[in-house]
Amino acid sequence: MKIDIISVVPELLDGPFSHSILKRAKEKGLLEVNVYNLRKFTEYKHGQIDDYQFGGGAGMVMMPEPLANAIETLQKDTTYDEVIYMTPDGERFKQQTANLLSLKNNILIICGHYKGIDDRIRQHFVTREISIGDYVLSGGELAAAVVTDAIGRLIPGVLNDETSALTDSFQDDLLAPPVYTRPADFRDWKVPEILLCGDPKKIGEWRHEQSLLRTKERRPDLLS
Ligand code: 6GU
Repeated sequence: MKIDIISVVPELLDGPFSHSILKRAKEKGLLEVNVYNLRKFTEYKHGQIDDYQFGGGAGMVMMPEPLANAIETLQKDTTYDEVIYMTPDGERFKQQTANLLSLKNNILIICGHYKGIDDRIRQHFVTREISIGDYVLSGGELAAAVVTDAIGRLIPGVLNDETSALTDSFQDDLLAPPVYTRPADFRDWKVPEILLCGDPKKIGEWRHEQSLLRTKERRPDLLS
């Protein structure tokens, strides 16, 4: 899978994909992430990419030409399955969306800044608008990193048995159960006995029960 990202602060995306699971995904050739600087696609002076909004009001808006130029330039080499705009007024990002996107071949992500992008770009190029939660970030980059991470780890072949996504929280609309490792007794705080019993069926039942309990307590909205 290839994920291309258009950003005005590409430096923000230098780190997130160079470690751990996403790093391995890239090394295995399963994931390619490219970050493009929007300012390279503007024909305005001084790399200008934003302007005052029509109708007045505080805050700049990202102009349509640099964005259209960037998108169309990238589209010459790649057919995108989705052109995603990261925006706080988008559809809330969920595991289900990550699952779906992890099966695509090519994704283009546009990171917004300031008051957002000219709406004509949303109408004519964007196929999906995503928000990662009900709060406002100063730009779409960190949100794009979140989405790329969530998708990237689900690409077939990226995770092994140890890191399997099947038992993640949310994968079945339940939170994950508590987990423990050695030592079985730490400061007289003991691991639940049942985890040491060696009976996979009993352990599976206990974990499911714990998942339900946790979900009831912390996220009752997931059960309804
Ligand atoms: Cl995708 N962008 C920004 N700027 N803020 C957000 C967001 C995205 N998702 C939640 N807050």
